[in-house]
Amino acid sequence: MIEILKIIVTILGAAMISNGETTVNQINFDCETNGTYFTGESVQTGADTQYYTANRGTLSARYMLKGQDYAGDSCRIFIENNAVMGEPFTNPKIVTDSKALAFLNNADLVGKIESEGNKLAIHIGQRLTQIDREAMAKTKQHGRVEEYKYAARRNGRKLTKRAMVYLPAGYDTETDARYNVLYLMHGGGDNTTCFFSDPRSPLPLTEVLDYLIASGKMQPMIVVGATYYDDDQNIGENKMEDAIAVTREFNKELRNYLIPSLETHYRTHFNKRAKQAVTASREHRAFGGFSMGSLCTWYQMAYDLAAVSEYLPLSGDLWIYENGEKQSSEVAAKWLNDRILATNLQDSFKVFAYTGTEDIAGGPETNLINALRSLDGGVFSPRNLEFGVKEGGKHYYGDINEYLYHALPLLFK
Ligand code: FER
Repeated sequence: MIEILKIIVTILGAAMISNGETTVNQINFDCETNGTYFTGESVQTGADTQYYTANRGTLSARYMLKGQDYAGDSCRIFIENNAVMGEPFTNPKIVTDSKALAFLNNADLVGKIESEGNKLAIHIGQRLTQIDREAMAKTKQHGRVEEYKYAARRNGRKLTKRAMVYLPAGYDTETDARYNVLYLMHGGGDNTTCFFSDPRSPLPLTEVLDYLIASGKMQPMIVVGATYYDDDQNIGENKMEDAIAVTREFNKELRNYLIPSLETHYRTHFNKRAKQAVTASREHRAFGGFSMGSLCTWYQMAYDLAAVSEYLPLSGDLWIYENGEKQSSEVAAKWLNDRILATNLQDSFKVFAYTGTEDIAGGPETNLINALRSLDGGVFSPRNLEFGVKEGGKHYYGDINEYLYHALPLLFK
């Protein structure tokens, strides 16, 4: 879920009654929350009504909080949280008078209850968009993927590099149209085709893109499978070590070689005669990646925020080293935040970050996001950062492409 509220509940008392068939347990509680989206406490004592019969138990908690939303406005949030006992998730409904949180009034919400010491933690958030496979299978307009070669230079060496390029349906016929560009970076040891047609993925990105574009859920855009390797079909010896260095450096290749070449070859918003042509077209460019590609995405944000306006770090955190030692997520977060503060772009970028609970990067990326959100003078807020964690999501392209299914409609708004 994309967690919006984590509410800490203190039980005040319980009253029980039974008629032999039905038992009712009515629990009174107070609550408080101190989070990124909203900070506040209960207006008055809330009640959770639990019904038990021989083979079924349900609960319905109703309560109201008062406090402040992330825009700084005073507001109230009423919550009705319904659940069937034994099921892992609850069905919350929210009514709020907050403008900033108005999206919660109509959102597809999901909840989870956990005990935290002698208290309860109620997590409430938005569901990641559910995949509609039936509708996807009926898609009639298909884009195509082609190889694109470009010249680059690294450390004085001349390279001929490869990228795979998805061109949306209509690209060849609507010859006046110009397209936004999303660059996607693969994981360590992977290659430029992984997002589109990885044999490990039951959800090829080509099908996701075809469907989302044909149904009008996302804008038609050019999607580029790029690589930080010299030659992703013949990766060198020390794969992971190489990957750390080349993910850090890739931003230079993007600005100096890949964008000027690819974005003049295809119809994009890049105008090579414009002053600062790469920066001038940043609103039309997004960058994302999986795992080491997510690391590359965080580095892109840190080293060249001016080239790209929207970022999709998928299952990978930010690795910062000092004297060869990997630093904590707090240090990494502060380093990134300081670099962003040093630009004049702290109000003009967006991050859509996702991972899974069964993903090796799930813990590390969650820690990084929490650290970014907790910084004094931090630039990250619900205005520019969405973070979702899929229950059961694993470290592979199937789940990653589900995150893209959710996120692609949010790009370039
Ligand atoms: C992470 C966990 C794992 C991460 C990357 C990995 C950049 C990569 C693992 C691999 O390629 O084997 O948090 O962040």
